Amino acid sequence: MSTARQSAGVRLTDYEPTCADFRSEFVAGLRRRPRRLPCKFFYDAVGSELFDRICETPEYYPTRTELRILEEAANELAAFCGPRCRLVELGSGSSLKTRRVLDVLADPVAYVPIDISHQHLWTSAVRLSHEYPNLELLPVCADYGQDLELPVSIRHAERTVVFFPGSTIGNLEPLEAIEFLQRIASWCQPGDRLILGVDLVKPVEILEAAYNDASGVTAAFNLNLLARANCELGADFALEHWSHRATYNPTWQRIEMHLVSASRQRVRVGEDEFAFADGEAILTEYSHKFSLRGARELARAAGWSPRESWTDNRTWFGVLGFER
Ligand code: AVI
Repeated sequence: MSTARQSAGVRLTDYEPTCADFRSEFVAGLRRRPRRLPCKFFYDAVGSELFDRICETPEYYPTRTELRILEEAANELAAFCGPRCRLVELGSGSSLKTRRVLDVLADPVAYVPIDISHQHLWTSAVRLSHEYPNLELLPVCADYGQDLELPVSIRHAERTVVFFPGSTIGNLEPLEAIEFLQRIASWCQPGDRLILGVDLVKPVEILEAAYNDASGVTAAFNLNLLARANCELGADFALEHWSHRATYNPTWQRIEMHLVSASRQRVRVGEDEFAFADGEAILTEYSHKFSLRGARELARAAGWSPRESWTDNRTWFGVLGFER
């Protein structure tokens, strides 16, 4: 069930996961072997801020590379989207990249940012409503992996354009990614568009540096998952007994991010207790890397026809345009 929150020009639909959802998925993840926690829970208010800071680290190239591609392809993107569209963005965060798209669109009807972090979403939407007073803002707070209904705009939209930047698709495993792109296709009509950002395969040193920044922001982002469990689930993780690890797996073409226990220890999560061996790792995130061809095939398998692609001069990141 959704609820609504409203302020001048902004109507938020709320499917925010509850604390009970967090608890049950967290505990189930710790009971699995090997242990694995869902990366969507990184994004509480603190985690969302930390993610914004990751994007500014010198090592994390995806954000600035994608922004540059969007800037350089602005006119082609506008033509690809067409006039009077409804722009839906998945994992909108601070909507930083959206401005590059909104600024070039012809008379966009509505912007529907979808994000799991309620406060971050609300603050960004209110800020955008001042910057784009003629645009209807319809934020949706949700885990977009779950079923949800998209809000309908007051003005008629000629077309829906789904914007899924940042290579967040890479946080899913390939079969999950196809199912997810199928679900997005089911929100759309023939002729609607998908703009998908994908991080491309590149030398391992560059990839591993991006997930092990020297200033330790990615480590703090990873560890914040345990801090969040302490705060919201009554867990007692001693953060100094855990460390961050991110390595590239060339077989699966993905960064694998873990939290590693620095000693033999027992941890309580509310009523439950878990024993960890010294060196035991909890998987917290996969970040798959793609070839342009592989990304096209993935989306094609989900019912999207490849139409456009844009990349940077080092071919480090790709922005692909598809039609439903
Ligand atoms: C959101 N997602 C695409 C980021 C990534 O690169 O996989 C999350 C991230 N994790 C560590 N750094 C960034």
